[in-house]
Amino acid sequence: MRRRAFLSLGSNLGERGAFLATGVTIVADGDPSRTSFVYQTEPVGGVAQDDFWNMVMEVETTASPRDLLDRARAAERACGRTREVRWGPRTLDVDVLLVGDLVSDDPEILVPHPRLWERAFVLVPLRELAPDLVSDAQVRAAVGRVTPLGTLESLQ
Ligand code: PH2
Ligand code: MG
Ligand code: MG
Repeated sequence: MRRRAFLSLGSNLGERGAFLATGVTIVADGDPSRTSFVYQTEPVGGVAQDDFWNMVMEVETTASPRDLLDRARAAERACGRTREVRWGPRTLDVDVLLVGDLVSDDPEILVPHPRLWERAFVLVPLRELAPDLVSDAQVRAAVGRVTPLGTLESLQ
């Protein structure tokens, strides 16, 4: 069965637009997909670091949460991601947010993402793609400055 899956992508190191574009291609893996605008966002939590570029993509897919985690990790590897500091600077971070209405309590891949509703850098682009899933009140309650930059294509 095909489900609507949503993933968040972020980069704050190096060629941010190119890393996001690589991530979108690898995560879609040939499935139909849509992307939000790219937003410049202030870092939330973690160490002092440069602003992120963040976006959300939707994939129409039969993939399981675990399959999507594998795609996310493949995308991060393709961008040379190293895991040094938790929540530190990274070439590409891909997080699985929602997979239809599935709930996964696998500690490696919790779905829905446990911090989904706290963060403006996730909620603003998610609402763009899925206004049915995110209310105005939820966006107002979320933390972090978020400024639209344009489409991914316009930033290459
Ligand atoms: N990712 C984090 C922690 N903080 N802040 C912004 N603005 N964007 C992110 O993608 C981000 C973050 C952990 O993955
Ligand atoms: Mg993350
Ligand atoms: Mg992550």
